[in-house]
Amino acid sequence: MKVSIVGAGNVGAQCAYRLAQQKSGEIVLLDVVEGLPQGKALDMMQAGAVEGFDIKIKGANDYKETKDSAVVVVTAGLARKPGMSRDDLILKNAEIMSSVIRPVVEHSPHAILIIVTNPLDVMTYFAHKISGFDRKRVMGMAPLLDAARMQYFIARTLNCSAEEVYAEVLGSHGDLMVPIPRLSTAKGKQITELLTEEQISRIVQKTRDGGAEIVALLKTGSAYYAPGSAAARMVFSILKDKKETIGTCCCLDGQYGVKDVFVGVPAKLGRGGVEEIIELDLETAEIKALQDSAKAVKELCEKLPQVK
Ligand code: TXD
Repeated sequence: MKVSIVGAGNVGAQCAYRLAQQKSGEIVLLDVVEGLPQGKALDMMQAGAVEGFDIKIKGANDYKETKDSAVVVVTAGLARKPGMSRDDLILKNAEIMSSVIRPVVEHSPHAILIIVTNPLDVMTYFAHKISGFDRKRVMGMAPLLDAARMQYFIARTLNCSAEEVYAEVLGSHGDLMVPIPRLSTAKGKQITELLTEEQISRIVQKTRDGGAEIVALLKTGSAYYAPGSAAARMVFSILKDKKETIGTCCCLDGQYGVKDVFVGVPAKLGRGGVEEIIELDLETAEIKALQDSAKAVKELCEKLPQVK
């Protein structure tokens, strides 16, 4: 099965490399810049000779090469620069999204789309509108990344392995993200039993600022190892029909009192795309935070150009 990744920049390349390491099947890496995807594809296949994977990775500038993809990951777009919010990217990335989704749909009308481009929840909504696909076949990557960041901060505070930590993060990928400490655990125990309130609020703030901290350090561009790996994990659950429950930006249909807005919630990912949205037993304040987050996404979506 073919996976195409549009945008052969930092996140796209990391996603492709992770998929190749997992021997996922044929990969097409596409970009507007000539030579960039071809060069990265060659480099990765040569890495396969060292690491022992033998996957076909094709670099392309023409959407014909993406024909009949099972999954298309879209990372094309501008990344934040220091001092920029994700929302500052709306108009420029909407233009790019529009020029990407139309040929993607034309060549792969049955694909499942995973959007990565920021502002994530808004771009996923926009991609859904342009594609005309069923809501189950369009989703965004971010909640898994946000949860991984929280997992890391919890593990560092408790001095344990991040693999022993589970973190629940809902909502939009931005300032109104909704980390849920009550449903986050370390070694099977709620973190609310293991950490002080002050420690938890520091972890929550660091999670919210997780992307900005990296942007400030890198100075050019934003995070890509964890984002690329997170997108690859979603692709893998779909391709292998694993039905793994993964924090995903999906279009809600009344769950949590939210309708027709894309926002992060746990979802079961398989061959059908978003096969089920999991409804957690949230407390009133948690639901309110999720609804506020969805409301902010909806308001930002109003800034998008009309879809013709
Ligand atoms: O959690 C998340 N969802 C995110 C999102 C985590 C990290 C990065 N996030 C966003 O993904 C970021 O804010 C950007 O909007 C995208 C891509 O980030 P990346 O770090 O990969 O940016 P790069 O390295 O600049 O790569 C973007 C590539 C680059 O090679 C461009 O030439 C290409 O996109 N590009 C295009 N490809 C195809 N078609 C068009 N129109 C196009 N325009 C640019």
